[in-house]
Amino acid sequence: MAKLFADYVKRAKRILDDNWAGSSTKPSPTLYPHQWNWDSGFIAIGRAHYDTVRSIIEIETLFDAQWSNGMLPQIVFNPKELGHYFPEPDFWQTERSSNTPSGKLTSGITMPPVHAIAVEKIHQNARRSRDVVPFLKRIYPKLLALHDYLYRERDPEGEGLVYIRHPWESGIDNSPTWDFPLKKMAIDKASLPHYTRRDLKPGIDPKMRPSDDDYDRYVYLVDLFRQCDYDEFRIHETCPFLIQDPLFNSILCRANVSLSRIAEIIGEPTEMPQSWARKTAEAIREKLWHEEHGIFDAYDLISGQLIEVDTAAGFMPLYGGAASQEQAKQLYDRLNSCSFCALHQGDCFAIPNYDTQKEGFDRSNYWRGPIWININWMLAQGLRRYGYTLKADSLQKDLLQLPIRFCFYEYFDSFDGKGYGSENFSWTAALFIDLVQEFYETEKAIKGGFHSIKGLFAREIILNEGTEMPEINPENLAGELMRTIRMLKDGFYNADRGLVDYDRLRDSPEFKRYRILTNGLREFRPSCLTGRKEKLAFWTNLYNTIVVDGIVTLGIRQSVKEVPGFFRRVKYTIGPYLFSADDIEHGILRGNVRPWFSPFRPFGPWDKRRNMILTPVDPRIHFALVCGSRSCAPIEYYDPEHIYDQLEAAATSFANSSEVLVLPEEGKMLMSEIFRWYENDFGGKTGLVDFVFDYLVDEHARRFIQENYADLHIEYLHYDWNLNR
Ligand code: 9WN
Repeated sequence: MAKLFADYVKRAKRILDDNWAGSSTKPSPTLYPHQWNWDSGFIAIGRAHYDTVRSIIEIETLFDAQWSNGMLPQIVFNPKELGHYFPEPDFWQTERSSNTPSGKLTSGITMPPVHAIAVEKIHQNARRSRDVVPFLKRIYPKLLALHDYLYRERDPEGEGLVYIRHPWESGIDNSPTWDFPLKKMAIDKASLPHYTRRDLKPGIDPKMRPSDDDYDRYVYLVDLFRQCDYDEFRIHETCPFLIQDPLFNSILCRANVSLSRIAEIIGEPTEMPQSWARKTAEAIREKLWHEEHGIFDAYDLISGQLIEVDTAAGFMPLYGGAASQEQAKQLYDRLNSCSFCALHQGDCFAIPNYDTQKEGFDRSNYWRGPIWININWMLAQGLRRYGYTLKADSLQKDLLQLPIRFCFYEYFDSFDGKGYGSENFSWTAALFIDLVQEFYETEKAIKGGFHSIKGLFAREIILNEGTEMPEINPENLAGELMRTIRMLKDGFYNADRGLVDYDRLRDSPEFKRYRILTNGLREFRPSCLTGRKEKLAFWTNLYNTIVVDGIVTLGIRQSVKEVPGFFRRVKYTIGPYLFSADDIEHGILRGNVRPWFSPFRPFGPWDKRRNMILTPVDPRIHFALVCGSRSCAPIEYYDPEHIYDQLEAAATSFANSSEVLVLPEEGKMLMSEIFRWYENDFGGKTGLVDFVFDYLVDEHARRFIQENYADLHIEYLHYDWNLNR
């Protein structure tokens, strides 16, 4: 079978080929005909997976145009393409500077320094990484010179934070963050040099681009740089736009780490990049943090204050590794809210560039709201770095959907995902390739059934054989056990992250209490449970906790797969019977049906445990049963009184998560393997589709299902058995 997304990877590669201009890649075939600084970094990252040679050429071409002071220009102009973009070399007049490289046409500003990161990726992904070492040796001094330029010329106070002096340097040109500093620049429009915009091409809605007023201010700044002959000192003295931006500085911080790794590979000293990384991280943490807003903001050096405008750039210290754990938590709360598209929200995609709840938010205007793949690509890595795995996984799957469903556009509508700006945009294609590659690697790592033959014959592990018994009447045991499980949930489970802090839990008094209570289960009669809701909650909570107990007791580190037959082997003695996790799931909660991996039903015809079977099966339990893995439902405590509402919420959340991808443009639906394994619990394939349909929020997806109901094509996503640690 062809690999999932293979056609789209082919299409993405074709886009990069078509945009290849001989020694670098155009960001887009129409709007941006030259070589752009950070675009080339992202493009090289994507190409590094299949074309090391071109990814190296891309980076080296860019650095051939590096200025003698170390500045890496925002644009390297292709002389054959002149006349289609504004501003071009005639406007920049960079020949006024003594630093410009001879024979190269460039702009006179820079962009976020992603290049060391790209170079490290090229080395990592090369078929034979040692072949790439000569390239590392050639490029390293140039990367070092770039970072040195930034710290030397753009951080005159030695704070560890570099400033940008033009919105184009941020890469997020008309971000609402720049509104205030741009507006307060006193400019006389009548004396601006004459210019004609070239970005308002047919098919591009002017409302989705920066305004004319923005452009006047962009031009004013370029004119000022010309008058200063691009002398950094003179610019610093006169420029009304000097800003320490969290996005730029976080990328620099992350790039310093790559730079230090490159230095290590080629035997150069690592102290300098490492100390830059430390210093910048600390400065971001201290100076750019907005405590009340729980996000990082840009700092305006002219007015001497934070610009209190919260955009996606404010989350970038997660990518840079600059945020403290406490800040990361607050960032996550802000990010995972309806302001920036919460997990399982269902009616949005990925992270928009601006808070959707703010007045100036605009779902289709360039950097004032839409989703950008590069920003989200970095944020997904940042979230993963800080342990927000569930959100990172879901974000990456959302990012795969966008180009598949809406083509390889420059940016995407914040809510319905529609593509805007230039089509066949290079970094969208390149980072899509990188995301698919990561998707394949995760799938490879998790592929293969969990229920191995070895597991079928391995010995059982009874977890409640301790000698210490709880001082509690057996009839009160269920209530006390549930209360303790709830305490475990409150203290050690993080529903936001979908994670369990197994290490802390292991040594906690709450867990010790829980273990003692489980010893009491040996004298417990499940027949004293009354009512379907109480039984459902008891068995669901007990299932979830026997899994956690098994993971802790057996010291599992990476995946429950480390213990063959885990779910069949971990058991509690309850009254006169033994119950494995499988018995609870397939025997009691699934109505004693034969699980897909076994030839037998859990309880045979004469098994007394049959009296405890819960029928009819409520398929929503599949979103409540936790299996200690990343693909399963986030762990919760189920309360008998509210369990139906909780199950409803769990099902809604799962159906609108990245475990269900509806791809109308590809004519298929991708779903978690859970749905394949338990198809019958949902009433077969039709029942399954009906079930998902009822919970889905996205109108586009619902319409697709309705229109293709009769012969809907479904594929299943591999189940991620990595521990939800
Ligand atoms: C100005 C090329 C560039 C990106 C920027 C994006 C846009 C240029 C423009 O296109 O900016 O640099 O003309 O609008 O904002 O991030 O690098 O793709």
